[in-house]
Amino acid sequence: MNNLYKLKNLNKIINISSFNKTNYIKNVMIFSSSSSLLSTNNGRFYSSDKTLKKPLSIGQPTHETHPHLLKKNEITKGIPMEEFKERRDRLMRNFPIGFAIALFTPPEPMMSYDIPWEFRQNTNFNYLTGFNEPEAVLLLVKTSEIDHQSHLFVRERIAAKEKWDGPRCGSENVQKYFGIDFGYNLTLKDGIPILGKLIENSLDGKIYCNTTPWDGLSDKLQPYLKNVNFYTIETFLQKNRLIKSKNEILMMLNSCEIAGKSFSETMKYVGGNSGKPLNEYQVSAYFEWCVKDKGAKRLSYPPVVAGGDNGHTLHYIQNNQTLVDGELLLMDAGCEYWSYTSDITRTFPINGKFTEAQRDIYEAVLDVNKRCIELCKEGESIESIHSKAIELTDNHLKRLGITNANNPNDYTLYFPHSIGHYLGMDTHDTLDFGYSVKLEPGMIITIEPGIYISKYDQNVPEKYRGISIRIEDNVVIPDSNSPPIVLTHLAPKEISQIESIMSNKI
Ligand SMILES: [Mn+2]
Repeated sequence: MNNLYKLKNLNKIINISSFNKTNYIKNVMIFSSSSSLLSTNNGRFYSSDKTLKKPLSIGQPTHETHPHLLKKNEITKGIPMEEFKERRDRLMRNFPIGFAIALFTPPEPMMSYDIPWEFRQNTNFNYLTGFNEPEAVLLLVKTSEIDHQSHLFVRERIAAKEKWDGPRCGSENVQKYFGIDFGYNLTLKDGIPILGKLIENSLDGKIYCNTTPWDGLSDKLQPYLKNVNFYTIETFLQKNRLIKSKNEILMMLNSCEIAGKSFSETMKYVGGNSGKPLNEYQVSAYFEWCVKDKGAKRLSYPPVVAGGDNGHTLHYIQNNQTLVDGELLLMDAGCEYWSYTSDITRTFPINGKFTEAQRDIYEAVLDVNKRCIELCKEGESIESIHSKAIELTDNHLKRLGITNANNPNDYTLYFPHSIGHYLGMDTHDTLDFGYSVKLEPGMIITIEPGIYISKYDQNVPEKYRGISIRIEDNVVIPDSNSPPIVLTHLAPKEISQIESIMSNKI
């Protein structure tokens, strides 16, 4: 049978005609019809309660459609509508009357032909609106000393499109669900001329934005853009995002606890598999399942799942090697939970038991990790903590005989990255802010010391070659006189704890 014949006769080969679709649907319903509202008539569902009204779906969870996820008045989990308004107010407070900000979120990118990538909202757009659709514009105009107006331009509701891709919010629902003053459809008939006029009339012809309008929109706006110049608003927004509100810190805790618990479960999984050759991608897949099972939307970044010497590549994401008994596994992974990210690294022995040499390096990195966490307080900076990390790491390297008079390399070869970075809605959050900024309560940073020794480094005692260890936690800068808050407390990091978990004792 050639392939063409196979294709043409596919229905005969798998015998589609004898597959009884009606019975199949009926059988499914027998098990799922415990809800008294639904029954089936040859596969058609109808409500036995004639008054039941379909709740309005706007294409993202609302309290009406997802009461198990969102409280009344929450736009996204943990963040009420008032807080989104407050974010816009705080941003606009800085500026003179007439000042205008436009945030653009372009049409969703395609993976191939008409298949989209999973959509992730532009972070700043998300921060100011909680609105989760592509192809939209938020325009804020300062209207008085104390006030501003908000305008949201969104995709029009089109039944034929929504039938395929699901519901859209539409201009008519913007005010109710997002607390925005004015909603428009982003069409030539409705919103585009209004958007054009608002941009054209902005103070001094300057419009401050996250990015310029995408091509299709830019063409339509051309008549209004002749005397307009675009500037970036990024740094102002990042300044507000740098310090997290109480609600945001709670969301960050959720994200870190989901990822932390998933680390513990992944250690147990690897421990339970000792003896069988697991691959890095299986560990990656297991962790991803763990976080999604707990409600995370996606991973924060492509995870690093690096067995043995692969850990020496700081951002190793190929994750396709077989794990080797006796080596370490360095895993750097986190999740995004309702737009808040975690970023954790743990290093653990593939067979569940650290060797003496692995312990030596691990204890050194753990010591730096703990002592740097203690420094996460007001008045310090990522830079000042980094200096301390260098000093501590350098001492450990000398103590262990890794660097000495015979080894011309200094600590930079073995600890080549920063002690940490800001963390929040983005993994590398608020990047415009340097590491010399003084830490303030409500900032969240990572603390991630490491020591990485290549398998091929002839300058280092043989027992330490091929050992790469990083231990990364996420820490909130506390109010003065309180200890730093370690959000990642559920990810095991003590040797005894890791060994117990991996041997299935706890
Ligand atoms: Mn990190």
